[in-house]
Amino acid sequence: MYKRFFLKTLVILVFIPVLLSCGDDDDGGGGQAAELRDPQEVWPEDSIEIRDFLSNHTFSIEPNPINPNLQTIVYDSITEQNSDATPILESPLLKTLEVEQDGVEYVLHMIEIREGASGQRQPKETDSTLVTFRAKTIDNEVFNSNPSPSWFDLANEVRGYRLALSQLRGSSGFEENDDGTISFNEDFGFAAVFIPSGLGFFGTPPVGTGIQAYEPFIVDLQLYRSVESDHDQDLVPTYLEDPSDNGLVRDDDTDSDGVPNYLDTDDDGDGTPTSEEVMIDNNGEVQFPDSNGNGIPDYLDPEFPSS
Ligand SMILES: [Ca+2]
Ligand SMILES: [Ca+2]
Ligand SMILES: [Ca+2]
Ligand SMILES: [Ca+2]
Repeated sequence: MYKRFFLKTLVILVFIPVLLSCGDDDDGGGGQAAELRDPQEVWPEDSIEIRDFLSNHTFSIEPNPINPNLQTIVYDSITEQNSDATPILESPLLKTLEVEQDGVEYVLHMIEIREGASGQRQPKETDSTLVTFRAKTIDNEVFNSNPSPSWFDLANEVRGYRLALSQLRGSSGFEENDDGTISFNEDFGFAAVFIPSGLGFFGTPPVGTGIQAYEPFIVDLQLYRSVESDHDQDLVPTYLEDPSDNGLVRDDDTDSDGVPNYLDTDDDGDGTPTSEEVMIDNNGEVQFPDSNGNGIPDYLDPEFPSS
């Protein structure tokens, strides 16, 4: 069994803008407007709303009318008519991720229908990913979908979506068909994630999505491929351009020049490019020498090399 997509469509869609963008202001999607609420106050409300949904809904895997080869996840309310249905909360496919952000200990719920092909890499939160997805409000209304595989830069996406994709793996391969379509092996990653607003759009949801401020939302997603990103091509993969080690790359700017490290080719601003202050070992892994032994790697140390 394969999934069939038009290669021409695939190439064109590489250039479409991000669809679950967190915007330019904040890695967590929280915006910076002065009137925004406290994430610690919003999270308990979102948590209740998500758990209510998981308790009151069941799910099934059904054909997609847009693309007959691409199954979709359908959520149904549990009523008297289907009172014996299994709530999502009790599904053996439900898993949880714990992540700390903005002083909040979030719990992210996922239905992991299929992790993906063993041996395929799991993307980091800042990698490029070839995906299809369908996004819904917590009221079960579709507000966005991408039914043909497209490449998305995860560094620009909301945190909950990035975290979910980082749990999956791509497909083991694909075939090019005579008619110009490509067919992915049906072992790609397939999941749904329930994203609290603090890991989503928080107080500034995109116009036209139907998502209210401080509302959680749902994304059903499929991962076919992923590629490690090095946005500034300085030999340090983007996911490692995070000296604060908080999982967010937009808030690290070692030399305070306004350019975050992951986009800065001279991270410490000492005039020596980062690419000349790191090393690639025989395994192709980046290494970070500390030549003057002061505990700060050369590429983040403006004191080395000394002028
Ligand atoms: Ca880099
Ligand atoms: Ca900088
Ligand atoms: Ca850099
Ligand atoms: Ca340096």
